[in-house]
Amino acid sequence: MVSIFPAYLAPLRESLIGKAVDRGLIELGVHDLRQWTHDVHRTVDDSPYGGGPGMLMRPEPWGQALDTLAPASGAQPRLVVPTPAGRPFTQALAHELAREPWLMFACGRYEGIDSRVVDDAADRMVVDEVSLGDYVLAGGEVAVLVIVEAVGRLLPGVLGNVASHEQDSFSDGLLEGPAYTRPEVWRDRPVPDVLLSGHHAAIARWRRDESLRRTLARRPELLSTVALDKADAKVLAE
Ligand code: 6GU
Repeated sequence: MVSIFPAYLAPLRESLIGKAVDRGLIELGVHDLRQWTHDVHRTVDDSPYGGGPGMLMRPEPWGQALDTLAPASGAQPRLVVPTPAGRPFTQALAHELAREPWLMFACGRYEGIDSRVVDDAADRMVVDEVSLGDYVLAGGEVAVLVIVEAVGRLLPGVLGNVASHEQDSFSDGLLEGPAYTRPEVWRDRPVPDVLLSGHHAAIARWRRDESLRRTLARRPELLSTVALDKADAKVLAE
């Protein structure tokens, strides 16, 4: 990943992803864009042609960064460029990126990167401009933390327990419902009886119902993408 704030990406050395890096499951390179500047002020930005507020990142340091880290003569990474103007980052895209042997991340700051950088890179590698959602961050670094964590946990061996992918929110297109651990009663709040029943089919049905109800309440648009049977329809009609 390339950024003018490489320290912003230090959290990738912590926790689940950090452990995967320590164990050699993920290789991580963090590079300061300013090493590819040549003026005394190590300038990376300039004002936009055509006017308008803010500053853009100049193309030359980015071009040199990409040429150095991914020489055109060799294998190419898939380039991910976080931007609020990108296509939505979803669990499906996380799975797609998890299949790639090499990802590169270009973190823009200011009002973004001169558009020719992506156009030029796209002549030799797959480029995805990706957005986390409909809000504006000050730069791509936090988005990279999000994307690397979402993709990294899908890689073989990174998560201890592989079955947990299959239970993720979104893996069945629905939000996950509530979950409980000990104690059985806490502050007068009991765990739902069915979860203590040992009746696996009833527990699965209850979880499905809770997922459906929560999805209807919070993300109703997701329901149109999910196959619903009669039992599902009945819960949603309540
Ligand atoms: Cl990926 N980058 C920036 N800078 N802002 C965003 C974003 C990404 N996604 C939502 N807002």
